[in-house]
Amino acid sequence: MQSLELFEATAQNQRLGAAAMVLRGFALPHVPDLMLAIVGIETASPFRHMVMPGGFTMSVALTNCGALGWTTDRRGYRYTTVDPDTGEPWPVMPEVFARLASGAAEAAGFDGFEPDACLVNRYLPGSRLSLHQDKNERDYEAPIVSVSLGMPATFLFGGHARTDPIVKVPLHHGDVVVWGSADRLRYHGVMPLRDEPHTLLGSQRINFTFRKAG
Ligand code: MD3
Ligand code: FE
Repeated sequence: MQSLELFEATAQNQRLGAAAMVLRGFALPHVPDLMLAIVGIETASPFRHMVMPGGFTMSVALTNCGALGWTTDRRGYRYTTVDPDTGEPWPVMPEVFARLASGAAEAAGFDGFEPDACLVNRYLPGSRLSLHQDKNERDYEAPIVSVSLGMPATFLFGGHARTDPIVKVPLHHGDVVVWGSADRLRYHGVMPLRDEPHTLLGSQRINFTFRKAG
């Protein structure tokens, strides 16, 4: 794992808030391992389009790994230990995921991050994620770590009220975002994905978000 010093010295890294950092290319050394791990996860728990409580079907397809997985249906959002589509526990969080998540958290100033949930989102051209807060986790002290692979996306970084001004942040293959404490409950989203095929992943973007949910 790259050292804290190296990342502080890297000009492309970007501070988004008091406790939110973009670590440019932090995941690049792990891309082959991450892609193999995703194949294992989606073989056990395939990507699916979930339905929101309002009846809207998400344009982003998702799956999970780790002890807890985030799901939604007509009845609401929640974390579960079992994949509702397979009736089996979510796939175990691969070692490469857990190490990357805690290493990135440490590089951004959060020591001892041990995620118990990893939500894996798959975007195709046109997929988007509307402005929301991540509020289903028990512990808001722990940060969230996100890893982007494949096609670039424009990330929307808002404030604590839905109508606060929004900063647009381009995220590329290998970028990692870490946010916690004062920035943990900010509104955020992803603009509709443009079709700019990636050399390794083609016309898709994969994003993992690591959380301490339980
Ligand atoms: C939140 N995923 O799964 S993660 C989600 O790219 C989610 O798939 C997005 O939001 C995705 O719930 C974005 C990156 C991110 C970065 C900074 C944030 C989320 C943030 C700052 C504050 C709150
Ligand atoms: Fe989110």
